[in-house]
Amino acid sequence: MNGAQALIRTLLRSGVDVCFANPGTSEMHFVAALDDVPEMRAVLGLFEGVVTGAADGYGRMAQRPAATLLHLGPGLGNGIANLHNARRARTPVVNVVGDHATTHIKYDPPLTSDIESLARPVSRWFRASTTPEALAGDAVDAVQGSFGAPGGVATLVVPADLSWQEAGDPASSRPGPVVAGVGDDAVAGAAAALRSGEPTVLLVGGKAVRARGLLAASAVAQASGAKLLCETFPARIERGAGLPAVERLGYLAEFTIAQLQGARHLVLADALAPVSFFAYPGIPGYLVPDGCEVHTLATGSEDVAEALEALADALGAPPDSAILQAPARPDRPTGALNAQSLAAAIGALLPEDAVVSDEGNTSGLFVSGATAGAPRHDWMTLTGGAIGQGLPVATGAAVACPDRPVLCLEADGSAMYTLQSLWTQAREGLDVTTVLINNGSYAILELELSRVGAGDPGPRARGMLDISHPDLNFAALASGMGVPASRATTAEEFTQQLERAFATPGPALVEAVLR
Ligand SMILES: Cc1ncc(C[n+]2csc(CCOP(=O)(O)OP(=O)(O)O)c2C)c(N)n1
Ligand SMILES: [Mg+2]
Repeated sequence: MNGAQALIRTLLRSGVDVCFANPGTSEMHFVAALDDVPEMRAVLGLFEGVVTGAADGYGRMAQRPAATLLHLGPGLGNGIANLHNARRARTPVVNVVGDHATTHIKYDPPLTSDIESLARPVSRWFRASTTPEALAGDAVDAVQGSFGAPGGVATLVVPADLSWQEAGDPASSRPGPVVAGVGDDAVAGAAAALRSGEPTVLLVGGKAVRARGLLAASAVAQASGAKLLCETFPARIERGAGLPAVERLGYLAEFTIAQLQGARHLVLADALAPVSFFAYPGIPGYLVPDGCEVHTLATGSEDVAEALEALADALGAPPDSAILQAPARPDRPTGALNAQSLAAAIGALLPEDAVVSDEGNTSGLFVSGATAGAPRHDWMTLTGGAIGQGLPVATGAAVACPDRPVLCLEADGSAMYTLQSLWTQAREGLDVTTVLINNGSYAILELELSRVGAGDPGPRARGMLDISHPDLNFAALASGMGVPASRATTAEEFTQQLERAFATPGPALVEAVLR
């Protein structure tokens, strides 16, 4: 058995059976070994941002890592933006990066670079393997490293000669999630704040916005009168009819300031104290109100669901006292296609048990409200602010959840970073419906331009935010990659096309022209 075969077999025994890949010459033995080890599902992405984003989407839904396969420093570099988003989401990912053979690197051939310096900032665990015998053990450590706590990206560098040399047996230990228990003091401190009678906010994020955490958090809010809020960009929130509905903090600092106004205590359940996404002249960056005391109930390394249940118990909240969202759907919209009617159509049609990858940006603003009472679903957001996440994350989620419909809400500017994801969806027959929102613009940046006080934009500045010349035709681009697509310009057309896309297995794209 060579090193590549030992590596793949070890990954399988460690519970990693999907590899999103974009290989090169230094990974050819890994590629060849895929035929010897058919249990490993290899999914080709035509750009590394697709590969790393898909691994993020997969990990968020499967709650265990997929592997990536990337080509030296440049391949890793292409994948970094979505590894950054995965790091922010605390998603387990085993990032396998091929390198030159150990005997070759001294010649400084063209693809040589400092892989470690590229990998470290996005990796919670890093190792460059040095011998074929050590490779299997390194792979187990990488899988364990990705689980954390908290979870994250584990990068393993594999020199080409380790892959082709004779290696030992694959390792067979089974890494798994690591979570620490929560201290009694943290629960007692939060309970005291919640009993104080002073205005209190319970801010949930991370793993606290899965069903179990939300049920306990809602019971806590009921028993104490605290206001329940969710972090701005949760990695994966469970929502819809039958679960507690929770308001998210706004993206704009002014909104968050209003939401937190008057709070004397802020209890953090796997969430960070709110800060503004960017600094703006004259607006505070740290958004916790003056005089508000911050209490950490649990961090991302701890069992936050257990902590919330202990807190509910400490407050004497009955376990079934959560307020549950009633089923409710908007009517099918008619008339002009705009952000509101787009949202209503999605709210009217979102299938049961859907997985939503949300990179709808400004035009997707109303979809969250319109789907609050839709059948239960999971919702993933742009955790790290690096755009180009939505399509790859939807792709990986569909691989992780083959029996669930996936909806990708994708804004035009962000779509163009990783549009190749559609090709992977077509090739793998993934059941992803993409709503491609074409507003011809980097609309958020038009808003930001004035908010940062950059003055009145001239035509050259406005030209940097206008992507309508030439006009992008996403239906044509999708068809060109094997994804059936249509284009809608009215609410009726959009609703009809979306209904058809949801009803058809496999990928589909509906382009919503909002202008
Ligand atoms: C990797 C990366 N590059 C650039 C940006 C800066 N940026 C933020 S939003 C945006 C444009 C978003 O446009 P679009 O996706 O069409 O959404 P819209 O604002 O039109 O709703 C850009 C370029 C970013 N956030 N991340
Ligand atoms: Mg846009």
